[in-house]
Amino acid sequence: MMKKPIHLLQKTAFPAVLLAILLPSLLQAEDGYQLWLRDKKIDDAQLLQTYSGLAGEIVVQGDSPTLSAIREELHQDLSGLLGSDVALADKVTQNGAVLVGTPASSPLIAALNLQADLNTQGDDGYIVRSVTSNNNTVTVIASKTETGALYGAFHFLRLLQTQQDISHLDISEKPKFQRRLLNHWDNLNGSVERGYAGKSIWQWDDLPGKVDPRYKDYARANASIGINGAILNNVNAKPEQLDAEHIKKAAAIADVLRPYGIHVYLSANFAAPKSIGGLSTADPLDPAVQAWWKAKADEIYGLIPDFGGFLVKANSEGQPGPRDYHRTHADGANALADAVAPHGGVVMWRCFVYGGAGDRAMQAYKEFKPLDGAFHSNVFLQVKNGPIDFQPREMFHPLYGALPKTPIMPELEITQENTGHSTDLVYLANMWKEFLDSDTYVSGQGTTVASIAQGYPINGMAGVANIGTDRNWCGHDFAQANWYAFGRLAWNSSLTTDQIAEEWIRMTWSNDPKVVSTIQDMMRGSWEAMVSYEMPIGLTHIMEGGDHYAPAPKQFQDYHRADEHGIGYDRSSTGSNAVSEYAPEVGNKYNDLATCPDNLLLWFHHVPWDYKMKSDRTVWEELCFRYNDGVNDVKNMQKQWGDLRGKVDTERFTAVQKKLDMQLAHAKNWRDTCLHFFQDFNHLSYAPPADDATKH
Ligand code: GCV
Repeated sequence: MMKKPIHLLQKTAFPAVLLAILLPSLLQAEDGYQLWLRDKKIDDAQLLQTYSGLAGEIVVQGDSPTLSAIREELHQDLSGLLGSDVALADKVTQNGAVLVGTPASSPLIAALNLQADLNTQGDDGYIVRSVTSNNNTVTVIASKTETGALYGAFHFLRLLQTQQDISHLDISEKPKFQRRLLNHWDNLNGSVERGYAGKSIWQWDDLPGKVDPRYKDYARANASIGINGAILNNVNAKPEQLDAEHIKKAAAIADVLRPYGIHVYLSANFAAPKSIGGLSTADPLDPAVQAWWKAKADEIYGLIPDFGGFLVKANSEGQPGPRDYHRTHADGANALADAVAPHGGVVMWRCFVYGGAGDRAMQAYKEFKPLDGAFHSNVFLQVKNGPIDFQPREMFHPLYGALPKTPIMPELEITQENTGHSTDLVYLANMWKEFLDSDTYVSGQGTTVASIAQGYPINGMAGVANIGTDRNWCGHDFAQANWYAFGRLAWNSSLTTDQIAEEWIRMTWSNDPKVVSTIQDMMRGSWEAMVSYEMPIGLTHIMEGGDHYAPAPKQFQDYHRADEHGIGYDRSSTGSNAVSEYAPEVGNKYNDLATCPDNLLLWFHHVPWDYKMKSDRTVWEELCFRYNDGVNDVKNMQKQWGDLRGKVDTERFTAVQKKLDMQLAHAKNWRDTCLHFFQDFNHLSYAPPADDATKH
């Protein structure tokens, strides 16, 4: 990890006294590059002493790129945390050694007879255990695979970073999802679709000759949270991404990511056989097209032996697809799936389709439900959390539970396209958790989205990355928390969002209890705050059409359907009947006004302005209340953050403070634009508080 070059400070010709005043704060300056992998010396003297006794030697036997990565990571981070060089050894020589590896890589681990325990943890799982060996207390970090051992090493480091007791460890971990993937919407020209953190980190023009050192830090960060795959390019894919030149470039990235257990995948343009293959068609049932995909897969696997597979956006938002040839999505997906199958690859076929007649929220179900069972066994359907499009709050997608024979891979959006870009502090883990814990009732009570997605023979979860070339990777220092939380939830969807936040805060900011509790409180309420000031009580898709940041209720009348009588989209049995796409327990609950929860009321019902909510307020009063509440939440976050002045480093403190100011303006704009717009229909009174009304 890059540090501030201290020699620059030494050369500065400041008067000594000024230097003495400035030096501490300059040395403490942080720019967010290190993410949650900060290895700052632990400032609690007693803890430092205890840890030094328990992590005073690193023993990683054997030689391989992954074992070297483990050795390097532990050495760098432990030495940083403990403030002195931690010895590397090839056998245990002292009390408090940390022994890492697999039974195959390490004779010392093999001798501990852990095979039965390791087998239960699967390939990526691991154990971290305090044992006594030859009268020495040793922390053993072991797995069946070297990647699992790397994950275990990061877990151990997390314990120190978050200042946990490491004297009697007995930890067993294994992931809930097999594939934990980042979808990059990065383009070959360096731009990032819906990216708010600079340009793409992939320097296509420089590759394969020049490999940016940042790729390694990207790999480290991902491995530390268990992410094991990266789809390098945008689903709006350029065919050229699959030409020989770009495969070589992707292979150079794969070489850097491989030691960290990360597989490279590519988004494929369905028309590639035509546009770069010279064929007259891309019809998936045409033998020449099928042969082209097979040859392309062979070419890729020749250079990237652990290539993960293809992600495809077909017949969606102008992308080509099998329907151009009157073929089904299954015909299309299977052609590509057959090409990668001999190599162990998969195809992830997206279900993001809309534009037909009727309710947009119902279309994907109508197109894909009849195809259940028609896909080959190495095909995933990648389905967004909700049926509209990554909105602030959505009902869960009706395809969850509707495809028992076809693995669904949930797709979440980490980048904040509709949730405040890199301006707004919004901890998205709460939204994802609400989604994963949603009860579909398809096989009785408790059939949650997570249990469905994890129940297929092949399973995984994908998140659209929020990473770019900005020094702090994500644009907003708090957006890093969403990257972190995505990885942690993909690893273990049972973790609470508070637990994840606490880990992240301790590692990223500080272990000071006041800092931890304040930031945790800010994060806890931040998603609901954003829902309130953007699209409360089930409003959806009223953001400005281009960049999806500002409010545009006028442009999207069809989504909120406000008129002089009331507001909301009727998806009940008297409306579009979207409720019929859910299990009866769910459909009936949302269909009936008496049981429909307030937070999705306008998603499912068009109600009169004076309709009484469960909150006992009319819909109009509730909208006014929610919009103002959201604004007040941001003001409160500003105050809470202000209280941390001097408790976190100045550089990041100031950056976040500035963003919160912008967030407040953003929230007020949403409130005032939307309420005034709706007022034009209902002519009911609303006066924004005089102190903070935006001009209208
Ligand atoms: C990559 C939304 C976004 C698009 C995105 C699309 C998708 O419509 O606005 O930028 O395209 O979703 O998920 O394919």
